[in-house]
Amino acid sequence: MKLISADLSPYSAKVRMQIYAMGLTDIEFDLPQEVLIGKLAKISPIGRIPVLLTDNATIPESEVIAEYLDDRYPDQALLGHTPEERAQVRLISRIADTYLMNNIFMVLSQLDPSSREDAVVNLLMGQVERGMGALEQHIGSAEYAVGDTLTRADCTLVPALFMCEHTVPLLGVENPILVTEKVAAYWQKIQNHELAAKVIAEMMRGLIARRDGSEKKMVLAAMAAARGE
Ligand SMILES: N[C@@H](CCC(=O)N[C@@H](CS)C(=O)NCC(=O)O)C(=O)O
Repeated sequence: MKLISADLSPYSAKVRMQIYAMGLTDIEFDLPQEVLIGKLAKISPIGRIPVLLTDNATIPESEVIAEYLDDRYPDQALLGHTPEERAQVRLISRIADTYLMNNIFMVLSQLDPSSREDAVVNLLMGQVERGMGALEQHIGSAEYAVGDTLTRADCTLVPALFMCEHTVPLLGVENPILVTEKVAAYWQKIQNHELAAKVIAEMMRGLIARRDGSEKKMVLAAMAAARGE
């Protein structure tokens, strides 16, 4: 199988962390030319990464991929044990995706101060803060987000909290983790977990490539190759 994925993409990082945690070794990571030149919709109509390519299916959407991997490898599934624990894992993952990540992604369109619309930033950051408040109520107080083992809740939260810490302040807005207690304590602890540290390092590599222009160079080279230059 192949996972179309990019270093900085939090939704991709979420699936990579799950793959590492499940110990799956038969999934190759790839960033094909179609992604770099904005033609991913040729492979997957939604046109967003991650996408999992199996022998006979093209599966987009990180949460759908996550469920597929748990279904395909039930012995290594990372969904918790009791129905309540599983509901809790799904809930935390949903809060991270829907209320944190989706709004952070949209608000990052406002990074340029010369064209920034404060009303848009306020609206979307209001939603992020609301999501963070809900997470604060639902997250566990121990080592992991739910229960006493690593679950898919951690795989979704680690990239989402990385984005809160490293991208939101670029808008001149305070990192929303700072006003929390349980989430802040969790974030501090989970970064020491070997697999969390691994995906954080991959995301950081992606962030550096974006900042130092090497990502742009890769995109320009892919565009030139696509034109046959
Ligand atoms: N709901 C999707 C979101 C995926 C997503 O937005 N991916 C970003 C990169 S992290 C992307 O491909 N953006 C390209 C675009 O919006 O055209 C998921 O969970 O996989």
